[in-house]
Amino acid sequence: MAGTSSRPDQELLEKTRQKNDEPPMYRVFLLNDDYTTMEFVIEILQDVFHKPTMEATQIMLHVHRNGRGLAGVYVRDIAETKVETVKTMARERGYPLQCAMEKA
Ligand code: TYC
Repeated sequence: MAGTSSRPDQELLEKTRQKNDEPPMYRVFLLNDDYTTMEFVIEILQDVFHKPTMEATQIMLHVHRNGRGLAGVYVRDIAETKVETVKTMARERGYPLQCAMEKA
């Protein structure tokens, strides 16, 4: 029945957004692994995603327990730069930390 699913509402919201010329947004996620230290992930969330220490710690623990977690939502160019910055910083320190983005 119309209006019982959330999907039509999502489509309507997307059309409204396009009409209003808002840019598409992208979610940036951190992924869990067994080798990156908790301290380094907190550092990334503070330095790259500008999270306060408490929130950075909560996000890190969420990723550790659930496999992935949201670091932030940005326009495409900014999201791409965040992903590359995380990967570069992680490789420089010898960690396999993965970061990914998807359309919001
Ligand atoms: N699982 C890691 C550990 O136990 C910590 C970790 C958390 C790694 C979040 C990656 O995105 C990550 N050291």
